[in-house]
Amino acid sequence: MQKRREFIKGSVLGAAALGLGSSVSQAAGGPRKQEVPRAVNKPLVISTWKFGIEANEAAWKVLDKKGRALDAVEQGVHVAEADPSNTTVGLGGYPDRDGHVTLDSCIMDEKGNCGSVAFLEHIVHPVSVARKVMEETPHVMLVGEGALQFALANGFEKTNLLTPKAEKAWKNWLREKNYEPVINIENHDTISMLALDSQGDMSGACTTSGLAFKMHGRVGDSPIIGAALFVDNEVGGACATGHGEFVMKTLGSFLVVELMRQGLSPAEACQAAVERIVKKYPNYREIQVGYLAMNKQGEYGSYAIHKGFNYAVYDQTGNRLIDSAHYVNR
Ligand code: SD4
Repeated sequence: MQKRREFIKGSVLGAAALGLGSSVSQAAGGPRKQEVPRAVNKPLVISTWKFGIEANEAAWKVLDKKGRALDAVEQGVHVAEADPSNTTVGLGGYPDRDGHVTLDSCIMDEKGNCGSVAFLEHIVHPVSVARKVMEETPHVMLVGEGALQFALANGFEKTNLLTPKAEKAWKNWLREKNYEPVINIENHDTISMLALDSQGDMSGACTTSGLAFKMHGRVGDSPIIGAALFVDNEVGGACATGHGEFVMKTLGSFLVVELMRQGLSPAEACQAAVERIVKKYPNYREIQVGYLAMNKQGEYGSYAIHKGFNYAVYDQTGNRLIDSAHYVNR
């Protein structure tokens, strides 16, 4: 396997172009059949940043009772969404440059279903609205006023998400009005989470208030399926944090999953997706992107442009924080 991975690492595009999937078999004359690898490390939940530890605890409560990964990721990211001290997710998130807290979120299940909301205001748990979009509409994505109407019609409460702390930070920012979206390389707070349940099924979720003081109407990668989140239950899942424009430009999470499909490990696939950004965008030193991935065997890994990205892992051996490998050595 290692040999194959090394070979593929050097010729990922070639392998992809040739369709050399590692787990595809074809019975003579029969339909193409995917051999689904047996999960060995399950249940398992991984999530971005230090506060992933607390979020994992909530997700683990579901997984430990043999619950569904989809419920685990929803319950897990709820913790960050409801935390007013967290300034880039849900309640307490920093507003856009006009003072509105606008939220982006998505969720994806083991059957390939997905739901998403973007530019949504006044709702503490956008991930649950995203789940309702997935489960109760024929659509994938609702945005802005329409997403809010849908949420209110489905019993979500309208809440003022702008906390005094966030309002104060915004008013300080207004003094200089620096419209450049500044991404703090050491400290992002978007939560992206992937879980593998006892049945061996995988789901993921992502939720954020996005870049602080962004332009009104700006939507990042976090609600875009394939950018900040992608799950293919036959292969694995990937998610992202960081400067969303670069994740969107390279459709990073989809890329990571497709590279795992070609035989790369989660860590190798994340590294290749970061290297794609580095290769294409000369200003990569000014931005931070971190990818996190797991495969069906319950292997996981990550890679970021800069030092400072970490993620939380909870499996049978406990809940812990891991520092990600990174590209730039400062
Ligand atoms: C965005 N990706 O809106 C989000 C921000 C983020 O850690 O992840 N910050 O671009």
